[in-house]
Amino acid sequence: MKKNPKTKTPKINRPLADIARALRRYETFFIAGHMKPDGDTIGTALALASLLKRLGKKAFVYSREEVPANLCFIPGARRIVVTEKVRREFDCAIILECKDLARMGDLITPDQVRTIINIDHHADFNPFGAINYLDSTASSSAEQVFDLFSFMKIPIHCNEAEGLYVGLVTDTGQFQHANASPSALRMGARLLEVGIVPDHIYDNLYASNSLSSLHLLGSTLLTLEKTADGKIAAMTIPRSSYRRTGSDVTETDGIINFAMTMPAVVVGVLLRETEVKGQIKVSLRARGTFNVNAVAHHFGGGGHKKAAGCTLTGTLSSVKKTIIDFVVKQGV
Ligand SMILES: [Mn+2]
Repeated sequence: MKKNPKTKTPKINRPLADIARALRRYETFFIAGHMKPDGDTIGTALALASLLKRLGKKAFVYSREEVPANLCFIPGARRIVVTEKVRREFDCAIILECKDLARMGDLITPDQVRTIINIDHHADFNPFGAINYLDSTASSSAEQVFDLFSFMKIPIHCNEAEGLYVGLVTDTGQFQHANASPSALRMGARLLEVGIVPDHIYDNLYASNSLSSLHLLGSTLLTLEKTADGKIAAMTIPRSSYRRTGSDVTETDGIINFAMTMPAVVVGVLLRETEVKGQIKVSLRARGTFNVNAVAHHFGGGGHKKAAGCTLTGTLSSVKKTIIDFVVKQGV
């Protein structure tokens, strides 16, 4: 049996008392998470806004980009203001899981607020706020805000529990990723006691595929090939696939992950033709210690160690060969 390794030197800063004081002291709050908003950023922002409203404060949630349709069921989601720029001023800005204001889409500048609270659970955080609640051992920003509720001894309402549960479930990959820690599962149990209905949340979050996206998935999976002794799995999407299945490029999200569901696959590659003739977008995933960020970086792209991407010129098959050859050279 594989045992969980002891956490290596976690980076933690938990100024819960400072945050509690700021929440009680200030009157108007700006809340936003990162661009490409996900379940954690949206669910946690809404739970925080609800908490502030219960304290009698004025709190507004903003997003630089559209809230994904499968998150709109979270209580309060339809009141999120999607905009390029927020003009008004606030006492306090709470920024969730962003390493800087650019990651949030520069909705406001620091001169529009008296203070900034920065809440982040990613390893690459930056202490850009006046108060920085940074904890790379937290499963999600939802877990950080859950701890804030506990610290402030404020019972969680069901609508808040729903938002926090969405953050927890999505960031832990439905409790499947390495961050599904004992404290994350304890938090899940606590939210169930508050009264959330997990299958209702699951249906809203995940039973959201369109027929066209499933057809695109099906036709793309048929292109899957294994090379390098089964360590690399690659698949391709020619532009004709979109036409044939009635889908579009927004429906390619998540397809790459299927390459990683085969045992022994170390690197997953998805190549797709773009609007621009001869331009191929490459998505990469890795398992174990292989670093696909280095691969993407070599071709002018970037990302993370386990998920990265780049754009190359060529045909689907020529770019596939270039990438596979390079991954092999890197000692996959
Ligand atoms: Mn998160």
